[in-house]
Amino acid sequence: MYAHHPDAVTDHLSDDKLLQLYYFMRLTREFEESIITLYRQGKIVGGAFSGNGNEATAVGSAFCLNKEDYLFPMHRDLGAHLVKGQTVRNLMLQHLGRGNSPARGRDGTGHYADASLRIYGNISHLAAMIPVATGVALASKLRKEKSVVMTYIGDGGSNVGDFHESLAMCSVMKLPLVLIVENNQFAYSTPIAKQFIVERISDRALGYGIPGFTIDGTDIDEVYAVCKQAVERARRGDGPTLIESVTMRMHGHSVNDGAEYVPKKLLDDWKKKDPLLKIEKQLVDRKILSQSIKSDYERKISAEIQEAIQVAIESPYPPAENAVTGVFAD
Ligand SMILES: Cc1ncc(C[n+]2csc(CCOP(=O)(O)OP(=O)(O)O)c2C)c(N)n1
Ligand SMILES: [Mg+2]
Repeated sequence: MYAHHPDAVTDHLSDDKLLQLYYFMRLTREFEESIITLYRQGKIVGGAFSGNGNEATAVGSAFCLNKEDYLFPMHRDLGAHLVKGQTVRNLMLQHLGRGNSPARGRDGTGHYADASLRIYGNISHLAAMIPVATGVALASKLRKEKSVVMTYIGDGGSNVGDFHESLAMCSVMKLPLVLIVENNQFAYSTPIAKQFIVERISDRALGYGIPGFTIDGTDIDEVYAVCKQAVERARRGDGPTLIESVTMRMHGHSVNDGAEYVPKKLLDDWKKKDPLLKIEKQLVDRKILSQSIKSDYERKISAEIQEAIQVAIESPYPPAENAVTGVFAD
């Protein structure tokens, strides 16, 4: 619990919701583990990323959205795609760059958009997505849609101008944006001590006159409660909220990065705060998670992922001539 936390977490998750969140968090972890394996087997070209340590933030935040809301996830937010309704199969096709994937084989990882689900995947250029999300929030307001836009950025990306320009505009125009900064201690090899000297990234909210909160990003209850308040505020027309979620990037920047620069003690300390272990403990303490439910989930998740890998491996890459089609909107 951090200093800028809103009044106590009152919105406790029901047993049913907690189980659903657990399912999505476990699915996220297993999916990303399978991506790492596929990458090492040479079955994925380009990059492969993992949000290990960030599952509670990605899943708990997106869980606050409705179907009509918009999601602009970053590279640690695979769980948010799943919660917003993206299928394991589509995400696998996408990671394996197949012609029948959402990006039709033009790109991998989360670099795709699915307008039917209102998911607009990440742009590589850090923070470039926030002005796009801001534009969608403006459109939502002008059309009186009442849709909320949720987007994310890393600690590193929060130093890019786009972040500040967007908050300046969203705050004065009271746009329905929820911006979550995933402070996972590093931007590639740069530790946060070399990135900013404010005590908390959420302190920056003061400069825009909007609420700013710092939350424990490994605690599903806290993530859900604070994001839900922010979503409700945005939907009421009261404007944006800045949420700093404190987590740890448990793996390297990408699969290619051994992260030798991360002190072992830091990783060991954060291992004890593994969001998956935390939610499991909570479920066991509340007598919701039995060994048989857990085994059932594991079986179901493993089968779903294996089936998706099979389908993706058997799906063809796009024909080369397609590279020049679908580049511009009609
Ligand atoms: C504008 C811009 N500068 C640099 C890069 C190269 N780059 C890609 S990811 C990354 C680090 C991102 O760190 P952070 O924002 O903390 O997110 P994390 O990967 O830790 O989740 C950098 C420097 C980029 N993609 N865009
Ligand atoms: Mg970071």
